[in-house]
Amino acid sequence: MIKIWGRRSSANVQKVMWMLGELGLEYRHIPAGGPYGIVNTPEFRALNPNGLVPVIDDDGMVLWESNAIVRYLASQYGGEPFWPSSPRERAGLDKWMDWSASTLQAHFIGLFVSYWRTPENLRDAKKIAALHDNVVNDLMLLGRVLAKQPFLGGDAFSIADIPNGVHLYRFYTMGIPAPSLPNIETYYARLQERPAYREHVMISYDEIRGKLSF
Ligand SMILES: N[C@@H](CCC(=O)N[C@@H](CS)C(=O)NCC(=O)O)C(=O)O
Repeated sequence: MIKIWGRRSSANVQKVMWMLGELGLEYRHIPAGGPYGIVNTPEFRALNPNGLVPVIDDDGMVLWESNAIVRYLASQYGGEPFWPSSPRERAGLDKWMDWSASTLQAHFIGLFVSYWRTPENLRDAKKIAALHDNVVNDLMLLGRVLAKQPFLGGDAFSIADIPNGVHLYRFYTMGIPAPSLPNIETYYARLQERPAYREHVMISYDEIRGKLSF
């Protein structure tokens, strides 16, 4: 059975949990990181020298980096449409995963850390507003794509939606008023129809509120 280490309040862990849920795979979850510790033990560092979550062990195949894990699970257990056999179609999904890592997630994590994870008396309102603008610009770009198709890969839900969609729950719930983004709102509602999204992404992240220490 696949083992996964990580705290459920981590967006990177949630990507993997969501993927496991979409594929209906059995897993054993080991809380790690943040208040659960473990990540600095020699045993954990032997799994991931970065001391970060998520990490999986699939029958001896140890893997870290959330997007790489999502790709591995899709290719090993998913088949179409999670892992299209056509390299061109697959590249079209991969592109959105890399865009998420380099652009949307990079901006969103900056915002999330500056707002949610920073104690209120230490927050920098100007910095938060600028970071929020970056995220809104990214979502406007996504919205233009989603005006023409229901999911980022096209007609079907795919691995392209996981690293991008995971951030929408927090974007809409952490307490910063969002501007009207009708195509994103429709997309977010579409993601909420998925049981695995509700189970693994739409959950409390209160344990990391005001916590900058990990
Ligand atoms: N690029 C890595 C980033 C992993 C990462 O930064 N994980 C954070 C949680 S989101 C972590 O382990 N922080 C330390 C902790 O929670 O103790 C990935 O996508 O997996």
